Amino acid sequence: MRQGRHRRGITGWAVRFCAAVLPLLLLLLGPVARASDGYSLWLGEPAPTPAANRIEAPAGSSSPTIALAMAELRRSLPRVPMPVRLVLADDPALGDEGFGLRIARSGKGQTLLITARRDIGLLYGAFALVRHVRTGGDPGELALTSRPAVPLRMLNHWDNIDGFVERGYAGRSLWDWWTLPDFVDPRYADYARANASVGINAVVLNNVNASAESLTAPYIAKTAALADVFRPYGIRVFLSARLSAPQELGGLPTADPRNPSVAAWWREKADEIYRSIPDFGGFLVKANSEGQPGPRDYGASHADGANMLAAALARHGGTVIWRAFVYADTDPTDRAKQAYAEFQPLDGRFADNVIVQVKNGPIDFQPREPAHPLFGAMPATRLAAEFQITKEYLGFATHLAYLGPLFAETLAAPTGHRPGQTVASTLSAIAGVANIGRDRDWTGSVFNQANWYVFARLAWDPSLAPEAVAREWIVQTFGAEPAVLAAVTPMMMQSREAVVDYTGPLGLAHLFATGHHYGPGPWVDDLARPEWNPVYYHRAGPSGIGFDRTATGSNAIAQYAPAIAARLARPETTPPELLLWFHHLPWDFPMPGGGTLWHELVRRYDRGVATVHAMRRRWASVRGRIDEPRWHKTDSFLAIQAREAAWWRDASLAYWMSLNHLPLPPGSAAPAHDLEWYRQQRFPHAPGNP
Ligand code: GCV
Repeated sequence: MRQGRHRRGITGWAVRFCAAVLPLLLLLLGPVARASDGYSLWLGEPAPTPAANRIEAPAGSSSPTIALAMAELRRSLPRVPMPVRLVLADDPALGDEGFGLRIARSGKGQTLLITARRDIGLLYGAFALVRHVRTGGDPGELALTSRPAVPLRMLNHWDNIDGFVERGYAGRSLWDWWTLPDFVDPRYADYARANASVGINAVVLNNVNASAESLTAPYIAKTAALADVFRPYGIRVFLSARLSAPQELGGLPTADPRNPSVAAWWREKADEIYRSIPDFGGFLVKANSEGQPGPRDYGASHADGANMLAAALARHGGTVIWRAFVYADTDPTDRAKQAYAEFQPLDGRFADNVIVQVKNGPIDFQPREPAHPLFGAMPATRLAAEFQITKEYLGFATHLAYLGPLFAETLAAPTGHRPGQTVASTLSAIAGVANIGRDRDWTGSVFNQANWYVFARLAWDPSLAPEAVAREWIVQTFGAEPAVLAAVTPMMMQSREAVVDYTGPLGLAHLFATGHHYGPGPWVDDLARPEWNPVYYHRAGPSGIGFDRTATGSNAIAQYAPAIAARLARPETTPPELLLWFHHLPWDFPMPGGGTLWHELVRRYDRGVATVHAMRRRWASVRGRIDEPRWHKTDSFLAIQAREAAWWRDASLAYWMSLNHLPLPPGSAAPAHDLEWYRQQRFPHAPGNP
């Protein structure tokens, strides 16, 4: 007994000593990991002496893409015990972009073969081989083929030509339009390499809130310079097109897509672009949305507009990506219903080279939304899913929120329209609004790099588990130390749900402060259009909270397939995570766990804050195992996140309590300030706000 107690005492002392002194010792001895400013992303710092692998190119190849594949293997492939050979082979199973990795055995020994039908497949195969070996895979056991599930995997940059990035939190735009095309920053190639390493094959360079100037001759030349850099990496450039350009640039009296002079103007513009950029991808269009011009200005339909542009691009092999993000105050019932109402009746009316791009959920990139009802509901139309990689509504660059679970949740969501059909299986394209800027670490924080990474990995293979992707990212970014993996994996995996919990649990959404969307504003009720106000979304009052989207309310559930709609019709069969998205319920509504809705809401706010504290503790535990610059920046950001999670929780609870006059459950702390204090917070310089 005594001995046992004594031993426990020593162990306890040792643990306390280690916790206090070890990080200091590690710091004094110098960081274990090499200092990194994050520039090298998941691709790792180049080894001081490259591994002397034997790499054999396909005979007689002069392809720049194959040269890049060879260079990548020389630079990044750790030592493997056999030669690596790149082979072009006409294997239809590989598709246009796929690759195979396998071991060939002969009398002379073993060779590691990367096979593909096209040179881009060899580049993707080279990156996959490097990833496999760097994440601990055995090169001697390789036998895989991989081809992308979705043909078009794009980043959408919301970059203005003056260098401002709308909803960007990583500095100014990467594109220095001022010095292009004369100066081609080497960073453009590094960007392309990073994208190719994860299979991104298209980028839209400019903001969907587009300036017509992007289509002028000088800007076409600048775009062409970027396209030249990206081409060997398998990346096609697209431009956002402003529908009023024929008026603004061409002096035409109208931009009506049905007008022959307008169609001719676009045809000539397309010809002009293709003369400089023969593989130009096409146009992305935001029309009749948030003040952008469009066909509806003339009584024409979205299909009229898209098809007119599609005709201009078709003979060059270009594509029109037409966004379905539309809403107007002319429909007072429910903003969540408007894209479906406008686009679903147009199914089958879009040209073959049109893709309709649908946001992942029916409102606007909230921390959690149900899948958009258009997925699966337009079987005769090519669809793209649009996600936001930049964290407009998830804490900007400073909050750690790994978005793999968010992306995967939508991609795996059943549409209910056909047995086994998921959102992912309906897609011709996946687009992510980029989180990239001119910050040295590209994305404003090291963990935001993981969101670029996981977006692209899931675009290639939507069946990947977000946790597996997190682990491969961690190993490539921070190294393979088990203690780092053990601490960082749960941090990442819990992080998005934490943001949901402290900003809008149980399906609450759009509670953000006006304009910049930084911080809470659930009380905002004085903006010109009803659907701009948070009160429109939560509908909280003395007796209850939530948006009734069932038949007794806006009936938005009727836009889903019958089996899904039937489940959403009743609170008891609606997933708790989406409860208040679909239902208006009394504050004392009994929840499955036994408590009331109010208690469950508070519990989730508290859980969100507690999870951030747990993330901070985990991060503290890896001090010294991660290089100091990246450790320190993340630690500081987690401190910001902890403070702001508490702010969100306190402000929200203070507001809800001002409506329901209910006490907090026992053990739940009172908000730090009164409601008025939260209402008075102002952030005129918050980044990313146009
Ligand atoms: C590019 C939201 C954002 C806007 C963005 C818009 C869109 O409303 O706040 O900044 O505009 O979505 O997706 O078009």
